[in-house]
Amino acid sequence: MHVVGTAGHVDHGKSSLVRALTGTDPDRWLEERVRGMTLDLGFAHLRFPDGVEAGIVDVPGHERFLHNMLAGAAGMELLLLVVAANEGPAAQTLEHLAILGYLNVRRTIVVLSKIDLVDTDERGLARALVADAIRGTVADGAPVIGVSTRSGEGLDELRAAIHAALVALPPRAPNAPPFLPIDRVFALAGHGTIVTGTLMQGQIAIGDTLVLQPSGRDVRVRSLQVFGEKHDRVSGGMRVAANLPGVDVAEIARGEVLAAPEFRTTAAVRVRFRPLRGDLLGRRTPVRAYFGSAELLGTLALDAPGAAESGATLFLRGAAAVFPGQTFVVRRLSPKTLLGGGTVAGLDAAADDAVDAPDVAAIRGALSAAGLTPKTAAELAAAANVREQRAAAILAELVASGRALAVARPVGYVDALALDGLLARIEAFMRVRQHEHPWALGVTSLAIAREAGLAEPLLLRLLASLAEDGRLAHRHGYYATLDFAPALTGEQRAFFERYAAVDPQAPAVPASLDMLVTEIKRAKIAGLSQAFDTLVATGALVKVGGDVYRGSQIAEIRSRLEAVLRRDKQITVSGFRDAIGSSRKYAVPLMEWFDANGITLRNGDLRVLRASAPEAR
Ligand SMILES: Nc1nc2c(ncn2[C@@H]2O[C@H](COP(=O)(O)OP(=O)(O)OP(=O)(O)O)[C@@H](O)[C@H]2O)c(=O)[nH]1
Ligand SMILES: [Mg+2]
Repeated sequence: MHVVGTAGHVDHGKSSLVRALTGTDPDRWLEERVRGMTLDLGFAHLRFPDGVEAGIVDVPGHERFLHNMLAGAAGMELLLLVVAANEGPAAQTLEHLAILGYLNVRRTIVVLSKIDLVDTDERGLARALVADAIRGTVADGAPVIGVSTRSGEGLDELRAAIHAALVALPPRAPNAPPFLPIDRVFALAGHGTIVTGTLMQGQIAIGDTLVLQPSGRDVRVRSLQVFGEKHDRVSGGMRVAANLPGVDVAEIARGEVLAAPEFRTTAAVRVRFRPLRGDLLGRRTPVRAYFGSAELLGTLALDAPGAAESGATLFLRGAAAVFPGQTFVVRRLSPKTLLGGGTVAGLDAAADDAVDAPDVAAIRGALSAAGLTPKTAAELAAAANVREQRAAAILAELVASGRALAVARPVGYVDALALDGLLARIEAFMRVRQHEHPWALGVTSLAIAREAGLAEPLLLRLLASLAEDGRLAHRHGYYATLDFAPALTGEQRAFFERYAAVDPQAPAVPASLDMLVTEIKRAKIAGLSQAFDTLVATGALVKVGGDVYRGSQIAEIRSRLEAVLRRDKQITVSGFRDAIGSSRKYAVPLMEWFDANGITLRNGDLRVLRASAPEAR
C-alpha cells in the first residue's frame, strides 16, 4: 500500500477532488466544513476494483497551516498537484512543490482542477503556465489531467493514471525496523488511546512491543486498523491506527514516533543538506526542522556554507528519533521561509556522548540558566562545580558544535538557544522596519535594544557575535537581515536624479551639500534624509567637503587623475584642476579626499600615487 498526497494553493479544489475520488470528505472538522477551508490533515481510503488501494492524505493549502501540511508531506509517495485551471499556479503551488522536492515523492500527477470553469483557449494557457511552473521541480514531466468534480470530466482518466502510478511504486522497506510518525492521537470509548500515522518502513503486528520516542516509553500494540478494517499485521506505506493500552491521550502528541526498539534518540543529527538558495545561509542558522510529523527547533551547522550540497549537523533543542535516509526540510525561525532540506546521514555519536557527560550537562545547565547574560568560563565552572580548565574545553566544544556562542569584550559565553530566540525576535523586528523603511540601511542597535528590552552594551556584544557568525548583516553601523538590500522609492529616486545628477556639460562639478539639505527639507518626501545616507553609504553619492558627487563622477575623476600620475609620476593641484576640467574651488577638497582615501600621498605641493591604493570600484 502507498500514500497519495494532495498539494496546491488554497481553494484550488484538493479536498473536493479527494471527495470525488473516494466518497470521503477529508475535511473532518466542523470548522473546516463551515469555513469551506482545510485547516488540518485529512485522510481517505482509495480502492480500485482489482484490489489496488492507497491512503490519501489531504493537506491545507492556506499558508497559515503550512506546518500541518508539513506534518503530512513526509509520507507522500504519489503526489496529486492540484492547480485550478481558472487561476493557474499560485504561491503555495510553488511552495509545496519546493518542499516536496526534498521528501519522498516518487511520482506526480498534475490535476488541472475546475476545468469546467474555463474554455479551450484558457485550458491551453493553464497548461502552459503549469508546464512552466513544474519545470525543474519534483513534478517535472508529470502528466497533466484536466478534471472537474462538478461535471465529472477527467475523473476516469485521473483514476486510471493513479492506478498505473500506484502499481509502479516500489514497496517500502518491509524488513527495516518499523517507524511510524504519529499525526493524530485520540481516545476511543472502551479502547483507550489510538494513534494514527503513515508507517514509513517495516511492519507492525499485534502484540509487538514498540517504543514511543522521544519519551522512550515502551508500549504494546493491542490492535491495528487500516481505514476502519482490522489487521493483524501492517506494512510500510499503510495509513495505520494503533491501539496503545495503558497510555493516556494527554501523554502523546503529533510529532512523536511509534518505533522499533532499535531506534535511539539523538539531539545531533548528521545530514546531507541542500539549500534552496545558497546565499541565505551562514555557517550556523537557527531553524525549524520537519522530520516525519514533527516540528523541531534547532541549529543547522553547515560544513560548507554556500555549497549546493553540504554535510551538516542539525543540533536539536530536544532529542528526536530519526533513521538514516530519512528526509526532512528546514524553515527559518522567522519568517518561516523554506531554507532547504536533505536526508539523514547518521547520528552524531560524538556530539551525543558529549551531551550525556554529566559535567557537560552541568555546564549547559549553567549556560542556559544565565539566559542572554554572557558568563566567563570561570563563572560557569563555579556554577557547574567543574574544574575551570575542563569548563574551558567543554565550552570550546559547545561553541564548535553551535550549542554555545562566544562573545567578546569581555570574553563570555551564551547559550545558543537563548541567542536563537533573541535572533528570531530581532529578525521579526528588522523585517517590519525594513518593510516600512525599505530605503534605510537597516536598524540601529539602540532601536533593537529597546525592542528586545536589553541594555545596549550587552546587546552590542551579542549583535557582534551574531554578525560575525553571518546570521545578520552589519553595515555602516546598521543591522539588517541577511537578504536585505535597501531600495529607494520612486519618489526618492526622482528627487536625487533632479538634485544630484551629473551635469553632462561639466562632469566634474558637484552638487552643494547645503543646497541638497535645503531641498531635502523643502521636499517633504518621507525618508529622504535616510535615503541620502543610504546613497552615501553605498557609494552612489560621495561627500567631499561641502560638495556631493555622484559615485560615477568620482570614478571618472579618479581615472583621469591616475592616468596623469602614471604618466608624470606626480601632480600639482593646478595640474589636477586642468586634468579634470574643474576649478580650484573643487580641486582642493577633491585632492584632499583622494589623500584621505588612500589613493594619493601628499608631498609638499605635489601628490604621488600610493603603491597600496585600493582597487577602483
Ligand atoms: N466549478 C468548480 N468548482 C470546484 C471544483 N472543485 C472544487 N470547486 C470549488 O472550489 C472551492 C474550493 O474547493 P476545496 O476542495 O475546498 O479546495 P481546497 O484546495 O481543498 O482548499 P484548501 O484545503 O482550503 O486549500 C469550493 O467552493 C469547491 O466547491 C470544480 O471542479 N469545479
Ligand atoms: Mg481542502
